[in-house]
Amino acid sequence: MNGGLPRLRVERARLRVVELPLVSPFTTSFGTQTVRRALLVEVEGDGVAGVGECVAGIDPAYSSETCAGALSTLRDHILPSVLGAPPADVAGHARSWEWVRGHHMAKAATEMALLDQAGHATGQSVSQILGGVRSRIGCGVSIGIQPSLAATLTAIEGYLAAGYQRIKLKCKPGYDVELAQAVRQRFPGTPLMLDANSAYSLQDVDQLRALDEFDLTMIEQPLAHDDLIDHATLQAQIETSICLDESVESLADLRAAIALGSGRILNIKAGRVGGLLPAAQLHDTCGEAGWPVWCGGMLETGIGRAANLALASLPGFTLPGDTSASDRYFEQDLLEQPFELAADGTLPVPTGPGLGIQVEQRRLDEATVHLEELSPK
Ligand code: NPQ
Ligand code: MG
Repeated sequence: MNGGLPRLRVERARLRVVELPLVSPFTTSFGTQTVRRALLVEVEGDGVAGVGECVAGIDPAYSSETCAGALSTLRDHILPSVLGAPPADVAGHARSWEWVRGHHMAKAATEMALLDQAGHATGQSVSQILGGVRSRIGCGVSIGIQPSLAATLTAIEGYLAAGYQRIKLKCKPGYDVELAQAVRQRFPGTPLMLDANSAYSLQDVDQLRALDEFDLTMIEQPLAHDDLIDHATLQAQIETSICLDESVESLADLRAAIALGSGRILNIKAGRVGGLLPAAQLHDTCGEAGWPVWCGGMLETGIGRAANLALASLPGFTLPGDTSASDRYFEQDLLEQPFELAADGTLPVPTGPGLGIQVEQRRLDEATVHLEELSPK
């Protein structure tokens, strides 16, 4: 880790909701998104500013958190714990909101803003602060459920041509074996995985076992978000490695999953687990257990995308993640320099202070649909 972060004050905060249209609708087993509504947390203190992105969705479908719920939790509970508090380092500020149960995405957004602020104060990048070792990140792409198999094959072709290193396909009961078969036939050697977002139950074990013949690198979150025991039962009955996403919201969840054998791989998202510092802890625990990890994605704007790249620079992130380029989701990102995929399918880890990005103010103003200022009570 770092040689200690500075103690800073948070004298003002701003909560901002932005809306960015998606380049194409994104359909999962839980619904279709056509726009990304994101909640931004902006902090300022001791003359240094920071920004963080909350990845909660509009509806409580992927997780129980929502954008509107996070807004109220941040305004009424989390930010009042740090606004006007004595100077503290990021971990110290995070301890002041430990009393808030759950609301990991709201906490993670605040922590991201504080890490950006701390980095700006010292000149360190968030990657350096976290102990990153990589300067470029191998990227995969997550492809939503398409209107037809032909459309899926066309989409895959385009992303492979752009350089993406692995393909993840959203699936659901009835849109799985045929899908994997068709894609495998057309792209025999491509690293391929499926993500079910909890759409199956143990009743579907035959369908899930049928996927074993397609050489999938993993199947992500086949079963319920809170059922580690059923995931362990399933893992014992299929050859394909299970990767957990929704099931792991904390170190305690991860320890249980490892002890039970509920999977073999972890998708780490800082929002889901309450911040980048907790995410780094989960990464360490996975390393001790021999679980490879990769960095998930939540359709982040460039702000959250920069944080994902910093996280993915840690040594255990050995698999390509959902850290796609800005243009995978948005025609216009919020940044002066959108993240562009190199021909080898990598994105650079930002090296500038903090998140290492520059938000384009005009674009930010254009995208803003709600803004509120907070100061100490
Ligand atoms: C996953 N992400 O790994 C998620 C699912 C997801 C890139 O596949 C709004 C809020 C939109 C949450 C879209 C990817 C979302 C969302 C997808 C979560 O399971
Ligand atoms: Mg997932």
